Amino acid sequence: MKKKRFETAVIHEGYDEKVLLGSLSTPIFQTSTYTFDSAEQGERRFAGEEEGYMYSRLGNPTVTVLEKRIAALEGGERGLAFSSGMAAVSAILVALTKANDHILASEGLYGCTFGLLTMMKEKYNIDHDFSSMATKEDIKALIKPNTACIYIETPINPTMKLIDLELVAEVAKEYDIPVVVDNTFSSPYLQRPLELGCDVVLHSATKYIGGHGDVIAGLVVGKKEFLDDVQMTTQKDMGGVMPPFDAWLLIRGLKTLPLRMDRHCINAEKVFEKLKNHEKVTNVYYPGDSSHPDYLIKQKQMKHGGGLISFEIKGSKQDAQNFLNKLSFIKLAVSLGDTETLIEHPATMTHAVVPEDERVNMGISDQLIRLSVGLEAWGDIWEDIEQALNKK
Ligand code: LCS
Repeated sequence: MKKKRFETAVIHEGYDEKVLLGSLSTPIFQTSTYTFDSAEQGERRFAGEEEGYMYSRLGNPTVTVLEKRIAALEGGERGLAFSSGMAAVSAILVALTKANDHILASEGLYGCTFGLLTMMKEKYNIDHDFSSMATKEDIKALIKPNTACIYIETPINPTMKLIDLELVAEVAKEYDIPVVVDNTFSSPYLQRPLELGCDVVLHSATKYIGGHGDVIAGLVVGKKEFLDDVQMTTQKDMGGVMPPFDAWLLIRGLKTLPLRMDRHCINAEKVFEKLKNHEKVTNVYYPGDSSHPDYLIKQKQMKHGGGLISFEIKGSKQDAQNFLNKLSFIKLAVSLGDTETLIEHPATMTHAVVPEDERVNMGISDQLIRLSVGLEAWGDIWEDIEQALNKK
């Protein structure tokens, strides 16, 4: 059958109900283990000579459907599911590095990814550098003989800076270094790094892929040979596998991804237009803004600007916290990409583990607020923000 369009693939890819009693909804295989027909079959499966399930830490049929679906959506050879976004990030970084290696990372990362790099440096002498990756020269200047991978977030959490993925992939090819992209903020609907020459794409599926704030999960897509190896070594031995019920929630969530993303983006564009003109707001960072410094990169690699906006409140940290305390229905919570509009204070929440000087280098001030625009009526979202900004 010919390749399905994105909106069809999110609903159908990777599942054939005919082999499962016609069940329209993917069954949840709530089992820890699988029986073998014979001792010899068990031997063949463990030796990798015969396809088939053995134990749910090594693979589960419900999880397999999700892995096939995300692979199709990202345009990669295979997918691999994890128990959280951080389980995915840590398994991939452990798989690609050994003691004394070096990682080149984007200037700005989710706080726990930053924490993981710090731990790898302290425990295994795996050093890292951060780069804006604005030009080829910027990237080349920090590549070392022991650079084992380039690790990128774009848009960067929470500063909304962008990195030109095609540019990074071109440089990386010259040096034969794999490029890993955390695509959490965009989802494959808005941006597909593998199509731009990157090697591995990963997600905190907790966010837009799940979309409903009810699951913690991670997904990775890349070359079959690489991810087969990660599944049967790093993931098997570290154990951060996805439970089948979580896979079922994500299969359901993915079906509406294009619809949800379109609405998140439209709402964010409307709220951005209002925010940028409010006197209590200084800077507003949104990739869909035509005066955003990285707007040309957005035009090149993202379908729309996304559902996240960051902005700075005029005044001090206390002014930022006062604003958050005055919101009415907008939820003061970390995470993002849910139906509900969520708002948080990166300096004291998602990025609290980043030391202050590094935080300031990344562009995270005490006045910075991160807004994940939800699916409510945008007029209600704006009115709640406006009343909280205006309240004395
Ligand atoms: N990558 C990015 C870009 C993230 O934003 C997060 C979580 C992760 C990886 C880790 O995924 P998890 O293990 O939580 O599924 N980001 C969060 C945030 O911004 N607020 O709360 C969690």
